[in-house]
This record gives sequence, structure tokens and C-alpha cells, in this order.
Amino acid sequence: MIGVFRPSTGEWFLDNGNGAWDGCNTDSCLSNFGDQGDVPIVGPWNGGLQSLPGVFDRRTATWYVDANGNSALDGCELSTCAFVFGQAGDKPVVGDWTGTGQKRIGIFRPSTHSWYFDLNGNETLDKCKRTDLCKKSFGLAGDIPVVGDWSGTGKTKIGVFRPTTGQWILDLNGDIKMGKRCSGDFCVSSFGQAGDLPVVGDWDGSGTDNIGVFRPSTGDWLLDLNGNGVFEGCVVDLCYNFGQQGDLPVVGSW
Ligand SMILES: [Ca+2]
Ligand SMILES: [Ca+2]
Ligand SMILES: [Ca+2]
Ligand SMILES: [Ca+2]
Repeated sequence: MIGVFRPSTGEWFLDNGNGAWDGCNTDSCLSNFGDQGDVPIVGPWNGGLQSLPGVFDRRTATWYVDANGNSALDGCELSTCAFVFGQAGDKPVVGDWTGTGQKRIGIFRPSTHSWYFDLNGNETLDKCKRTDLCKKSFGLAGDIPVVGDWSGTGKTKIGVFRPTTGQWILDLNGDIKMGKRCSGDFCVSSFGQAGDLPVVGDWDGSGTDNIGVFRPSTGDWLLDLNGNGVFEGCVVDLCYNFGQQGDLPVVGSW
């Protein structure tokens, strides 16, 4: 399901599944969760199945998450619901890196094209070789990281969206490397346009994640329902309108 975070007000609007805004009685609304400049990031922060809100402060690489699942950022001190993972300028991701059913955090560092994954779930970056996982050279400096289960194996894989070209490179074979001429991986030459923000979700409930974009200028969502990496219009693929200019998209199961 989709939703948006409104950085100007710290509000969240989460859709009930019909892809349309129906007001806070039907859809859900949260307030005072995040500030201007924060990146919204959802995850099962209380260990359940439900996606809960969180924000990543880009200046300090601090994550603030709804650890007790009450949709409020309350009593948040370091080690309870706030933690530092990454450094300034990093971009946050959440996924099941090991395929064991546990979603963990990670970051993409655009300056070095590196990825860091918290494999053991302690929200701390431990030794790359023994405990956590660090990988270099997937993506370019201007890329936006995306993660999803591109092949339906249960394990989350990485990818990048290149805003300047609308290009996507998805690590389909899960080796955290870009295949030569995209061999073994899935590359999309263009899905979305300049200004669009990438979104990933299992739009058709098949168990495999597909790509899509949120267009902040219009609140339009263009989702690749059939998973071929081509936008074929709203009849073949899926279109929603939810959110407004300046909103940031989130996808999860609310
Ligand atoms: Ca709705
Ligand atoms: Ca760790
Ligand atoms: Ca690969
Ligand atoms: Ca399509």
C-alpha cells in the first residue's frame, strides 16, 4: 500500500489500499512524525509484520523509528527508538538482506557508491567482513537507492534509480554487483521522468516487487503492475493519485 510523508508539516497520509485519498477516517493520518529535510523510511520496527513510520535525518544519519508501534514518536532516546547508522549524505534502505524473514536497515553512500547492511539487526555498523555486510560500486553518486525482492526468493535485493535518465538497474541475481551489459540483472532504460521519485512494491501481490514512480508535481503514482519495466498506461499498468507537491512517497503494509 502507498502513502506519503509531508515534510513541511511532519504529517503522514497512508492509503487504505484503493490508491485514492479518502480522508483521515478511511485512510490513516499521523502527525508530528518527522521534520523538513527528513527522509521517510518505513519498517517493522516493533518486530511485527506491519510497516511502521520512521524518519532518517540526513544531516546526522540518525534514524527515528516508531519502535513501540503507536504511530507516535514518543519518549525517543538513543537506543530506544533513535540510532545512528551511516553518515551525513547517506540514503537509508530497509530490507530482508538474509532472506530469513527479518527486515534490517542499511544505507547507500552516494559519494563512494557503497552499500552498508546491518545483517545482525543491532542497528550498529559492525565489522563488514564478519558481522555486517559492506559492498562497493553499485550505483553512481546521483542515484537513488531502491530495494526489493526482484526475483521472489524472499531475500531483498538492491538497485538504483537514476533521476536524470529515468534508468533503473536492479540486482536481479542478488550478487550486489552490476552485471556486465546488465547480464543476470534487470535494467530498465527509462521508467519515470526527471523529478520523479522511485517507489517499489508488490503491486499485484505476486511475491515479487516491481518498480514505479511518484510524481511530486501532480501526486500521480505510475506503477509497473505487470513487472516488465515499461510503463504501458493506466489500463495495463497501475495509476494512482495520492499526495501533493512536496510530499515524499512511502510503500508498506499498514
Ligand atoms: Ca484511500
Ligand atoms: Ca550490525
Ligand atoms: Ca548483479
Ligand atoms: Ca508495465
